[in-house]
Amino acid sequence: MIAQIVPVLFAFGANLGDRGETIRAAQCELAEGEGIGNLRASPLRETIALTEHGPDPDAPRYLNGVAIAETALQPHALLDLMQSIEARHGRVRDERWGDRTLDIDLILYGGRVISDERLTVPHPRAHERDFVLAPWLALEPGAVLMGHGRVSDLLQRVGDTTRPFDEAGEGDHAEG
Ligand code: PH2
Ligand code: MG
Ligand code: MG
Repeated sequence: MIAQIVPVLFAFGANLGDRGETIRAAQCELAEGEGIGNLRASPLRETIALTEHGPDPDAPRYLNGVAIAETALQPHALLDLMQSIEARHGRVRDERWGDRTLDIDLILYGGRVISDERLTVPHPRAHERDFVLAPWLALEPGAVLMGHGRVSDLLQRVGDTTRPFDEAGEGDHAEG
């Protein structure tokens, strides 16, 4: 059987360690993965940590970004690859709201709706997260999130608290 090529959207987040280096390395590893092609990554943005109690300005800030790609992998094989890359970058704890060296989430897998114990796609909270919407809008100004409408409208609705991040300036510090 010839594998289907499916467009996918990944989101990346890190708030511990060398955040920008880690996310860019993970994106390269994904791009080089078997069954993944044409990966294009957004600029990274610096964002306030969202916790179970809401935004926490005192928690280590995140860098967030997204990437689009095409894949011949089935969703769970893709998830296995994402999790192996997370593990390689020292992702250990899996507290839902905990600090992390690297988080890779699958936001969209083509037009598929997937809901099982390992995967929920489209990502159930992407439409209300500025740290997903803002970098996505920068990468694809006309993007539409299935079930929710235009990314530009969604970002306007939730409000954009994210800030640009200067990677070339090695600006990996919090003041600004
Ligand atoms: N990810 C979380 C929890 N909180 N906050 C920000 N700013 N960015 C994230 O990527 C993030 C978060 C759980 O995955
Ligand atoms: Mg996440
Ligand atoms: Mg995750």
